[in-house]
Amino acid sequence: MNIDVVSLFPTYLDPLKLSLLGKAQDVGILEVSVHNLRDWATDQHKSVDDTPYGGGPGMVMSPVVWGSALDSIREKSNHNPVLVIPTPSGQPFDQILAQSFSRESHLVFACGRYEGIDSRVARHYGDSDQWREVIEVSIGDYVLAGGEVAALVIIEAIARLIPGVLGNPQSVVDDSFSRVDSLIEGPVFTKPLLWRGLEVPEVLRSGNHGLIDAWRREQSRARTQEFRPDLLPSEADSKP
Ligand code: JD8
Repeated sequence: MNIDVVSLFPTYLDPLKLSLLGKAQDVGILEVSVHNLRDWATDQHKSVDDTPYGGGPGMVMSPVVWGSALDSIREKSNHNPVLVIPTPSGQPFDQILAQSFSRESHLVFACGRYEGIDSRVARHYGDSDQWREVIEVSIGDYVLAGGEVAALVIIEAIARLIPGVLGNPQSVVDDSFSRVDSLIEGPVFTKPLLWRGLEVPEVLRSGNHGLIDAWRREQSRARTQEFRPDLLPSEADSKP
């Protein structure tokens, strides 16, 4: 898979060189290129933003500069890439979207800053046939200062789904949110048996795998009930 990331702060994306993602690039499963948006600024001051029409605080990123950057990346691609634009007003990013992105051959991330990217950029490329898809996504209901951290989150979630990137494929199918019942995971334990007065639950040492599975299901259900009741099947679903 090919990934291009465009940002004003390319070093923000340095973590992509580490661990899982670094190894995937070493073995050629993944190729990540990070670009500095400022390379496409053309005026004396290399500016990439301007004041917002209609007034208001802050600055808006220029569609002219973004247009040059995205056109040049698009022209160099042999594929029909998907353009991903992180924004707090985007479609919620979830495991289903991660799975669908993980099957693409080329993704381009446009990371905004300030008050965001002039809205015509998403509109223009969405209306064009240059991209397989243009999608504005949000990683959650909190406010970040820019799209870089969102791109990191999305790329990590995608990369571990690419065959060969993760050591153990079973841990992919076992994940919370990809399991059919989609409950959150229960607690996990390792040695030692007793740590600072806390013991590993007896059932996990029983060797009775029927009992262990039932206990884990109940732990998942209880934690989901407490923290994510929205994920539990509704009352209506369980009635005849
Ligand atoms: C991209 C600029 C900051 C956006 C004023 C301060 C995603 N879940 C998420 N939260 N925040 C973002 C996000 C924030 C961004 C940009 C993504 C570009 N900002 C702005 C508009 C209002 N602030 C995000 N994905």
